[in-house]
Amino acid sequence: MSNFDSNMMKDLSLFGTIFLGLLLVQCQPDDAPAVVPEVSFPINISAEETEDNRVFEFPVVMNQSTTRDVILYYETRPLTAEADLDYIPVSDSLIIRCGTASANIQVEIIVDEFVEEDEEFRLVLTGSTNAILAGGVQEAIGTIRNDDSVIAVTQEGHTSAESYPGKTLVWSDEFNGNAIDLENWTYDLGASGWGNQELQNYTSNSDNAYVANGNLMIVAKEQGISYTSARLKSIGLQEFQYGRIDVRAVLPFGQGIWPAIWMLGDNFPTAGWPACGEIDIMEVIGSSPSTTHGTIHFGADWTQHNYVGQGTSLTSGQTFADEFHVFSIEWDANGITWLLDDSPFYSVSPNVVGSQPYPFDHPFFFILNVAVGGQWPGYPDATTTFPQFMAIDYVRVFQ
Ligand SMILES: [Ca+2]
Ligand SMILES: [Ca+2]
Repeated sequence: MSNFDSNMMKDLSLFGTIFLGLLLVQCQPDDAPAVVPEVSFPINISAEETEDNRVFEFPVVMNQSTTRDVILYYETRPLTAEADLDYIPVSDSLIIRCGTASANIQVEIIVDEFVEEDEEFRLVLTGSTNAILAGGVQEAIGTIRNDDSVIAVTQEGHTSAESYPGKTLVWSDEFNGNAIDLENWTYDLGASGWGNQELQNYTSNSDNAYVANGNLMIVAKEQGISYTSARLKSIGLQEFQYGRIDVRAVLPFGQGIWPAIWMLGDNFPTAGWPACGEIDIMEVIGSSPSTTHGTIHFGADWTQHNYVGQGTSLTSGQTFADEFHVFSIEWDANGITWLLDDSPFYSVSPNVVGSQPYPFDHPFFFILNVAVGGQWPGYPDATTTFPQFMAIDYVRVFQ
């Protein structure tokens, strides 16, 4: 052995002694008095739902290094975020080796392309070995911040017949193209503060109304302290007198949200409202998202406005936001019958108007809109979520 090698061995030996000494100080046998650290879990994590943030790391901090291995028991619990939909649920334990004072607990979130509310889950430390949870059960909140703009629409729900005995499909918009068909639809613009005291500003922007995945999408958005939405109408483009009309739609929901599928008489620009007549095929007040209303408005002039109508409700806690339903009228010279998913729930005959003129005997055009606020629905509050959307699969007219 050379002199050089001998010196190196002495150094290694000295190093080994010091290293072993450190281990003995830091990690004691089970029967030695233990240093019991306090564990806290002080940091909430808030991050956008992106691939870069796919793993939320929650730091665990101890007030001193442990002299034994510490075991922490933890689990996720849902708040507004849902297990297996928004994050991967965990219920596990973490071993923190003696001599360390911090660690991370990881929760994987689920990244998709669809718009969601910002959603929260809890990560709870439920127990510990060789450590104390400072102040009892410790928890941190994970907030998954939305970064998407694509609205997901279910395809589930009721579908109406493609034909009826003795009737012919005279017109439909199936919304199966790439854009709103301007041979069928034009836009109402503005409207904030119109007669119903609505809040929304109707636009022709492609983020308030667009065609995607076979549906017309009308999207009400919160933009600062105001709201935008869209109102499409077929005036001068597609107007019909009588027929079976089917509209398949998923509706928005929430306090102050007011979707409608309705019609006005084609003489609206000259005769005015309500003399032109109004047929509400569907109106839903978002705070009662299980009830649709069928209504007609009439009267020789505004001072003689009158209306009759009736609602019908889904059962078992279902809402019109859950899946598609078909809103229909059967309209002929004998009157109008409203149907929900092919079941009639209300009818009127011409004598319903009493001494007022009966206006439902000439062509009408369609209006499709999502209003925000108004005298009937009231106004959005803290429970109202945005964006809210109405998806329309088709509008069909059979005669
Ligand atoms: Ca998303
Ligand atoms: Ca369609």
